[in-house]
Parts: sequence; structure tokens; C-alpha cells
Amino acid sequence: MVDKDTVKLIKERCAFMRRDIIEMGFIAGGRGAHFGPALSCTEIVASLFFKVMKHNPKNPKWAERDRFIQSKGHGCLAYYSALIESGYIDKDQRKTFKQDGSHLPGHPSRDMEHGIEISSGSLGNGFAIACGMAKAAQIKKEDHTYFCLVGDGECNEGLIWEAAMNASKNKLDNMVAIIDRNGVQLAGKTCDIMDFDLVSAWKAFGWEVTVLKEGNDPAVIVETLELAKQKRNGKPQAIIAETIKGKGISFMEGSLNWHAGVMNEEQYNQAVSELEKA
Ligand SMILES: Cc1ncc(C[n+]2csc(CCOP(=O)(O)OP(=O)(O)O)c2C)c(N)n1
Repeated sequence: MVDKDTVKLIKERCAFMRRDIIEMGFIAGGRGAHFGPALSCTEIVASLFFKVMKHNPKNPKWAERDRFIQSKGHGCLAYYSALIESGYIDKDQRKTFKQDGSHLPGHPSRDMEHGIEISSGSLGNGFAIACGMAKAAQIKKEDHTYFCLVGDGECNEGLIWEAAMNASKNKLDNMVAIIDRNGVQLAGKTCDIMDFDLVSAWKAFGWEVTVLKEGNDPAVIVETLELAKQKRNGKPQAIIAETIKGKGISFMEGSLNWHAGVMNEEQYNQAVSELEKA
């Protein structure tokens, strides 16, 4: 059972993070931003950064830290907002999102000084890299956990399954994949584009699977992630988290239009006002 103070803290952080996401996405102007993919996983990323993972913003390269790998790199606004709210990146850097020379490009680019472990954005690659890093840690007998955020549409990539079977063969029980099952991908609903049973697939590839019905509820997320982190039973862990794409902004929730988009001033004002009232 997660205590009330923890839940309160994560909800507060999510409120700041959502504000950062909207600010940065609006600042990107005509370049557009992936709002929906960041808003669906805000609670997951916040639970990791503000409770579950051991890490130190003052020492980003601390060898014993747990690792966060955002394989669905296009959802980086959630990652960046967690790095900003934890102190890896200055808040005033928000205005550089997607600008040349920024620490905050449109997809994460490896930048260890600022807490970004790997470059990602080509779907499937981040997960495969995370499994490789977890294997290296296993060989070196290091005791930290690799948390990798994967999209449900991303699970259509063949590379995911090559890495998944390799991880179970290698008994990578230091590896936790969190699948952000928001049901909507770039050009349609995930079930219309490639309809397969994610739970059975991950199990068939040798992973222990937990389905998280309330993937935007910090209390349930923290409990599930902490359990997965403690399990060292010879199996990698997959958490299938049912979330809402665009969560928190009424006109974005569940919408295909806001996988990525350009936000006008009226929409920005509405989004900010909804966040203030939440
Ligand atoms: C290898 C590769 N193919 C295609 C794309 C283009 N692309 C970017 S996001 C996306 C959809 C991802 O959907 P999902 O994994 O469900 O993530 P969500 O946006 O719902 O968080 C696609 C196809 C890509 N980034 N990489």
C-alpha cells in the first residue's frame, strides 16, 4: 500500500510536469510536438523519478543509479519535464525545446550530464539497447534496475521481440519494461493497425507480465513498479499499463489528432486553464 504523502507528491509533480509539457510543446510552434504520447505516461515517469528509482540529479553518472530508458523517444516531453522537475535541467531551458544546440531536441539525444542515458526515437531501438545494458550489468554483478518505457504501437516492431526473447533467455531480472498501452498510435488505433494480444505475446516470450488497469493512477503505479523492482526471480518483468493518450487535456484525450500537433494560442490557453483547475 502506497502512503498518502507519496501519492500527493507524485500528483503535484505530475501537475508541474504537465505544465512543462504544454509550455515546451507550445514553444515549439510550427515545428509541432508529441503532446499525447507525453501526457499518457506522465504518471509513470513521475512515479519512477520521484519515488521508485534510486538516482541523484547532483551526480547524474552515479554508477549505482537505476536507469530510465525512454524507448518511445517521441514521448520525450514527459522525460524532459521529469528531468526539469528533478533538477537535471534548468527550468529556463524549456524555451529551447526543439531549437538548435538545445539539450532538449525533438527526440532524446544521449546527454549523460543532463540525465539522458541513450538516444532514442527509432522505435524498438531503445528497448533493445536497454536489454543490452541490463545484460552488461548482470555480467558485472551490478545491482540496479533498468526501467524501459515502450509504446504499445512500438510493440509492432520486430526488434522488440528479438530483444525480448534474448532478455528472457539471459534471465534479465534486472529489467522492467513498462508498456504504455494508450491504444492509439501515429495513424490509428493500435487494435486496428496490428491486432494482437500483448499480454500473451510478452508471456510467450518468457516475461512475467502484470497488467496495470489504472496506468494513470500514481498509487497503483508505484506499488506495481516497486514490486517489479524487488522481484529477482530469473525473469524480466513486463508491466502493461493501460493509460489515456493526451491525459489531462480534454481536447487531447484519446484523440488521434494530438499524437503530434501544432498548438495555437487559444488551445494553449484552454490547456493551461484546465491544468490550473485540475
Ligand atoms: C522505426 C520507426 N518507425 C516509425 C516511426 C514513426 N513513429 C513515431 S511515433 C509512432 C507511433 C508510436 O505509437 P506508440 O508506440 O503506441 O506510442 P504512443 O505515441 O501511443 O505513445 C510511429 C509509427 C518511428 N519513430 N520509428
